[in-house]
Amino acid sequence: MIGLLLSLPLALAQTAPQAQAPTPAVEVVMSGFESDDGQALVLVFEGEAGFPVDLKRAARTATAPIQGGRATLRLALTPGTYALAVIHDEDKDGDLDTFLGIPTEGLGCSNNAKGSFGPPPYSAAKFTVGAEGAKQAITMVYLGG
Ligand SMILES: [Ca+2]
Repeated sequence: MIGLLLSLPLALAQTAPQAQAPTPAVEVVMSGFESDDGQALVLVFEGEAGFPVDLKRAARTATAPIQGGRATLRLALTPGTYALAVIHDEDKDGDLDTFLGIPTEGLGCSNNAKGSFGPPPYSAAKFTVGAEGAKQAITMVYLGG
């Protein structure tokens, strides 16, 4: 335990940002919104826990306005593997509305991954962000409501 504590400042120093290349950006282009109401709520996951709609387990969340059924967002993400979920948060309450477990707001996932009976698995939605960044085009899907 003491060894772990002592090694922590060193580990932090090694990962501290230096004067290097900027953090790569992931360009997220979302389309297929049924209306411009509310906002696009983007959830970033670094693993399958909570994917796709558990906001508390998301590594990060971000929002973007919807215009003409489309929304765009640039996310600065360090290189790694991620999955994105996009909620059409029509009532702007910051969460996915459901009725009897079925989403009443639109949902989209990176790679346009779809589940057969339920949400898509993380493995189908994950993608890699390299030093040059990445791009994801996501089409919204409306199941209920
Ligand atoms: Ca909502």
